[in-house]
Amino acid sequence: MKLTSHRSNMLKFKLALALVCFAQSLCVAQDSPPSTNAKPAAGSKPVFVDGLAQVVEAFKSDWVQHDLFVETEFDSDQDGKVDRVHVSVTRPNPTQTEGLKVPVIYQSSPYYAGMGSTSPEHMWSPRQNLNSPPPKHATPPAIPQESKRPRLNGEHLAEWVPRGFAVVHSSSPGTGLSQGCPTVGGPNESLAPKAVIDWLNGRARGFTSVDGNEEVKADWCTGKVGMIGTSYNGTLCLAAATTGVDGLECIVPVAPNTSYYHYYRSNGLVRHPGGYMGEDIDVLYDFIHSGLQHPRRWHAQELRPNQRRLQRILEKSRLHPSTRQDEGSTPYGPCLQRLERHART
Ligand SMILES: [Ca+2]
Repeated sequence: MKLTSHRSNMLKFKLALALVCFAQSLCVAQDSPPSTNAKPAAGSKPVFVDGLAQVVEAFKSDWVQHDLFVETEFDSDQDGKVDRVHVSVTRPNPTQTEGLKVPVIYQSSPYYAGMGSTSPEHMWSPRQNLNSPPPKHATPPAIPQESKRPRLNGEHLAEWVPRGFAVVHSSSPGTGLSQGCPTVGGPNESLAPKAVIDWLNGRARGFTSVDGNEEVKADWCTGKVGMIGTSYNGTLCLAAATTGVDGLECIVPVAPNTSYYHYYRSNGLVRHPGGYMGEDIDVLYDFIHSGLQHPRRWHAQELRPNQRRLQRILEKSRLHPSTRQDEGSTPYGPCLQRLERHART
């Protein structure tokens, strides 16, 4: 997205302001004592100056890093079992050795395991006459699975873990090693990050494997979570916040998409987002469909052509009571309300 200089500066200012609010809203974690018997040794506690988290020597190295699979509340691939999403955790070592509890910087994305083609031949050509069938476009090649771990955001790790935060990544349903079928903008894109935040607060189950029964607890977490992301990853911040899930204290959605209709259409006419001439939502589906190889054909042949039916099924997912909105209330959760208050002050 191209921005004018003024808009770019304003965006940087708002982002800087949001980041300060973001860190400050999680800082209350310093007052949360560990529930385990072990107590943090002197020197391995978070340090805050003027409300900002400082780099602590004990947090600069020897990080604990592990992957797990969090059980969601939906079955978007329709195999009769609730989907599990792939999660990666990086946290300061004292969370393992001294019972220290820390808040979480969380980012969810469909991009952690590779992306599809952006070549013009895989887009819809806009060069056609009115009332004529659209020219066909080539089927893009399948996305090769790159890694057994989500592609981690090194900047977030370097910035936040030394300051006493855990950094958590999760792959969107149907991408990477996460189970499920991708639904661009569908209910499972809201419910998947909600499940991860529920796990961080002890309300959902995590497992060491995608199909095993060995559980993993987030007993190192204060339960306070901030989400951050740009573009699609920022959209997922908004998606999670609309569930009103307890524990999501703040979000920093940078240049998010707030309406897929307006992203692709303008008063009924096609528009081309971000300079990708001929992109439409089905192109985006192919672009993010990096999930497990085996079920991809099932997704493409059975689920993708019946997205409306799948949407109805997902909307009946077992929603946690915290996700239900009271009639007449704002469609956004308390997290967004706090963000609005920050923006006004
Ligand atoms: Ca399933």
